[in-house]
Amino acid sequence: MMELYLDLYSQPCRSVFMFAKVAGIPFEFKQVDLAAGQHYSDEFGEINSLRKVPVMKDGNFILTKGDSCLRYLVQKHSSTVADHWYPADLQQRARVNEYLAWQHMNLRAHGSKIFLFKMLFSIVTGSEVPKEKMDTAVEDLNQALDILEEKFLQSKPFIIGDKISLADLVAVVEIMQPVGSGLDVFGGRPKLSAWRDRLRKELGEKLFDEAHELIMNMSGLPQKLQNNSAFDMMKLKFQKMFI
Ligand SMILES: N[C@@H](CCC(=O)N[C@@H](CS)C(=O)NCC(=O)O)C(=O)O
Repeated sequence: MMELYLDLYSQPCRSVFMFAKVAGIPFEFKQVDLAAGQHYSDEFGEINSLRKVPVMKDGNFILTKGDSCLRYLVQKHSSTVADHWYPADLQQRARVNEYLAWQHMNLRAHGSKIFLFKMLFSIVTGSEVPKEKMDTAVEDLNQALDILEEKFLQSKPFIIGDKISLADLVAVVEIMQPVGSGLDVFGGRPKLSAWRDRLRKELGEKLFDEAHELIMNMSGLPQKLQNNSAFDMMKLKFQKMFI
């Protein structure tokens, strides 16, 4: 059976997890506990030398990167996966690809920064996040959210139109990261809130909440990280992300 190496603290892991579930694609959930440093184990190094999740292992074929895994799964299961997830139509598919290409350096980068600032900055640096840094990060995230609303969503129910696609799935998991770290992302954004509600309904409220349970209850995360033997190594990586 296909194996998915995941940690539901991670946004791309949540999108792959929810997609496989909602599409009825069977898989074995292989937990990689990032906060415990399991991605630095020799065993995981054999699976992904980049030491990142998600990873998909389908027979002998190993694939990294969340959006590549999503596209692979849609194409492998094209006889059973509904077309709207990644439409066969050239231009509709191009719209999904357009969003997936945009999001990495925008919604993902800015949402992740807020998560790192709020949850990890003080344990890594020993001081609070400087106000100007946090204000800039929130402003960058807000600009990305404005683009999501105005360019990608416009007045449609979902990014490509009436139906949910991989683009919506990848967008919502990134937005939930700063939400989980305590930022009121949806406040004052009725269009975005209604879209999130539609998505949650499409995916199934139970599945959506199961995927986000860890990140909506993160109070123990800093402590867990500090207690792990790979923390010093992780610290160096985080410091670079705080610039
Ligand atoms: N663009 C990649 C990102 C993979 C990635 O950055 N994964 C993070 C979790 S969201 C990770 O494994 N981080 C561990 C580390 O860098 O130490 C994807 O979409 O899969």
